[in-house]
Amino acid sequence: MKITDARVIVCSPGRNFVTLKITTEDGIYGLGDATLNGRELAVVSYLRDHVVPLLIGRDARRIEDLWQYLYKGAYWRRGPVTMTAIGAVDVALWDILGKAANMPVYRLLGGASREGVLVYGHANGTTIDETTDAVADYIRLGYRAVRAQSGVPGLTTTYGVGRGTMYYEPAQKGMPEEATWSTERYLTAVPPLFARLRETFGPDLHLLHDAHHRLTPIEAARLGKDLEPHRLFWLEDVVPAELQESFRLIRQHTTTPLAVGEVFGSIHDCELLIREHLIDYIRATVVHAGGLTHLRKIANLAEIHHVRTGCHGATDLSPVCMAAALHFDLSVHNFGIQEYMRHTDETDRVFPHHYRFEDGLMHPGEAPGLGVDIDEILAAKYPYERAYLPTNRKEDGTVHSW
Ligand code: EZ4
Ligand code: CO
Repeated sequence: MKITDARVIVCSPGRNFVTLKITTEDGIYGLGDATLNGRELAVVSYLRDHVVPLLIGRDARRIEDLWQYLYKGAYWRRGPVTMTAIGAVDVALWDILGKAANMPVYRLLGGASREGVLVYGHANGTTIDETTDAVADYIRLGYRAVRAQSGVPGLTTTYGVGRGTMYYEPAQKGMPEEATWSTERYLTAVPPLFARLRETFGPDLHLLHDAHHRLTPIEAARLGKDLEPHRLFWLEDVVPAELQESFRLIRQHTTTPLAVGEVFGSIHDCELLIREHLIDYIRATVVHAGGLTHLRKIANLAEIHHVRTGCHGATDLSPVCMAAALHFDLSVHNFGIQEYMRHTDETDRVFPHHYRFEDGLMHPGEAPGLGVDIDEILAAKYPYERAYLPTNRKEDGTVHSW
């Protein structure tokens, strides 16, 4: 089953997406998401200029071999651009294999390990009252797990507090926004939010929170301790995680479950975190961590160390990635939870899909392959628009992690 064509499709139905479409000699095609928020065109070039010429004429069924060829064959290893490009090829090949076998991808991955995939939505508001109302809206929609982010008094913008309560979209058209940050104000604001949410919604609702890489290890330890009475499902990305060893300190101080890894690209970014049981959930995802082939290896390592999966699933991960993530989540034994930020209707129309949400759970559907398509004629009506994620400075002007 030779690859005869591979094309990169860039579109912006509400936000930018990069999609790889690989076609084989018998006319079967597969899709892979290659979106890297704010750096989209670097992946486009990596694929078009360097990867596509290598794919033509190769057997689309040799998924593992092609993964190793692209990873080891580049000589230069890892990095978000490379791993996103390899991930797109890998997912498109799984899609093709599923269509050729007339099976949904989750069956190729070993079949369903559960009936549905637990997902969490994003509730946010500028005040505790508003955020509490937003959580109630998610419960009404059937969600069993909700991430809550609230405005921090004294700061004009806060990560996770969006324009509109049902969508959160941090990337903005034009030049990057500059946000202002104060760790002191943030650490004061968060515990009362979760005290209120527990008091209002009782013990059963799963509550999550994202610190978005902004604390030092000892600050993270304190936040984890302060949140212990409110029994979070997880506390996410407390510190920038390049220094894996820093989690030893945090772990010694708190029993709040820790999640990390949405910016990770490979098993080497989390190997120590997993091996030393320093985290509870690994957030690496299909698109940025080398596709299904590599993400399964991360999950398999995590399984033997009691770490569960919690894949990133923000709006910048296209419906192609969302479908791939749901096939992975349904099949992998040590699944924990899946993030699910609803895409806009514009995005959903460009990427018709079979996955569905019902009663707090999602299912990838039974269509062969991933069960997601791209309407190229519609996609062409939404050309790329330059957009960036925000940047961040402390109140005295020092650059900080966003
Ligand atoms: O900031 O996907 O948990 N979710 C997140 C997201 C990320 C964006 C970055 O592109 O942290 O909102
Ligand atoms: Co996050």
